[in-house]
Amino acid sequence: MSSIQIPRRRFLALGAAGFGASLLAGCDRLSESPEVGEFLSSAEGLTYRAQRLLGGSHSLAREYAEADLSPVFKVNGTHMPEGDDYAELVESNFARWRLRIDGLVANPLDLSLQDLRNLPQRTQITRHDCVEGWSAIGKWQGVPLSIVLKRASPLPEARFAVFHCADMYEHALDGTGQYYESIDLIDAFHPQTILAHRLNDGPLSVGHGAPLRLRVERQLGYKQAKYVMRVELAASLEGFGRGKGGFWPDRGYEWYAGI
Ligand SMILES: Nc1nc2c(c(=O)[nH]1)N[C@H]1C(S)=C(S)[C@@H](COP(=O)(O)O)O[C@H]1N2
Ligand SMILES: [Mo]
Repeated sequence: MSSIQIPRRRFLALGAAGFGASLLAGCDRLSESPEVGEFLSSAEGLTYRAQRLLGGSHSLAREYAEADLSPVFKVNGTHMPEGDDYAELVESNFARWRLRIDGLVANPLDLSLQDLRNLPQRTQITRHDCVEGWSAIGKWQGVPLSIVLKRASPLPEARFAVFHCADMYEHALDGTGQYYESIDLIDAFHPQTILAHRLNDGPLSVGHGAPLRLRVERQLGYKQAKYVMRVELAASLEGFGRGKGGFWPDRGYEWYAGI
């Protein structure tokens, strides 16, 4: 980490001099909110700004060929959520599972797996990078999140999509052990952001997040929420977990985990 700290600070000084803020202001309405403005001027906001400035808000993560697929895609973090509720869902092959889309939307939705399969699909072969130092290339298929969100009609105040997961990752004393993640609406509407129900031409296994997990391809592994049960649109990340926008961000990792 220490090797990149000095150039980062220099870049931050450049950003403060004006070029970063003004360019970004032109490309998304998010930067107008005070909360996001504060974030953008922080050190972490630097990778977020840099990615959008240098790459453009809709630049694509690299996609690979079938020949590049990793022979094994490791299972990491939760291997199976605890509790009877999830076990029953597995037993019934997720027949009673529904994805809830709610929060700041005009039209909340409850979607079955079949509903999701009936929507337009996207397939992408991408590389997953975990902060623990391993990577794997996998082929994901699912519904672009943009398609689902458009059907739910986000309200103008919506700024973030929060993903609520089925796994209680840690029995934290303050009750914040539930796995969750969040992304801004730029990433939520990015063409490679999908709700994936297939990996490598088979249904998503329990280990990889069955029945549905997020793929947000320009960010690190821990953003790729598995066991997604509910997507809630929100104006702020306050009030979720410990307020930093994700299970790992609440524990010191960056919220915007750009690759
Ligand atoms: N719900 C949930 N999502 C999660 C995790 C988890 O433990 N629970 N682990 C994260 C981490 S750190 C990584 S690297 C990937 C691992 O996904 P995989 O098991 O499909 O390799 O999922 C991410 N999403
Ligand atoms: Mo990870």
